[in-house]
Amino acid sequence: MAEPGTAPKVAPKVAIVMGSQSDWPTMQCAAHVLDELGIAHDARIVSAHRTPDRMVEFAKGAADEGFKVIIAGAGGAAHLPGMIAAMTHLPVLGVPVQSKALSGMDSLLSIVQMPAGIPTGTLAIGEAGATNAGLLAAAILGTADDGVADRLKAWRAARTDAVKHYPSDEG
Ligand code: RP5
Repeated sequence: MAEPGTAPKVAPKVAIVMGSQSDWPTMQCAAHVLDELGIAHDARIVSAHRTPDRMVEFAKGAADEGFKVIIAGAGGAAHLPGMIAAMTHLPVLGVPVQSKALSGMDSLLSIVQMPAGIPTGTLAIGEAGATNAGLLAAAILGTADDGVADRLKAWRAARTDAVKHYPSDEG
């Protein structure tokens, strides 16, 4: 089993898209965990509201570009993940970015309540959601790639091993 972060990068299979540059501090958590797992990714700004034509072009072309999973993050009236899911058969993992006005509840509710027929995976609000989107993308890829599966198992085992049995004053 390979150590996390030591395996060579595989072909780019995960797209990370976000509605704004301001989403990047959150969405880079997905990029970081994919880096740790040796999974190449491509990050782009694609806004449902400000660049709708770019969003359509990306969503319709994502499969032909070779992507297998799309991670889409947006905040506020966060239509991006659902709109992309409407235009591709690829799995779309939505990350609700924490908004200033409503702390991300608006983002969460905008992404999660899709009508039947257009599934959009919905993760937690903020950085935890972005990290978990990366891990979930790896799990999806790992069903068809033993190397990815092995690196994901090792990554998770390392986190399990890091949990102490007893608390200490030092933290
Ligand atoms: C959404 O509007 C973006 O996903 C972002 O979370 C939010 C605010 O964008 P900015 O005004 O910071 O560019 O479309």
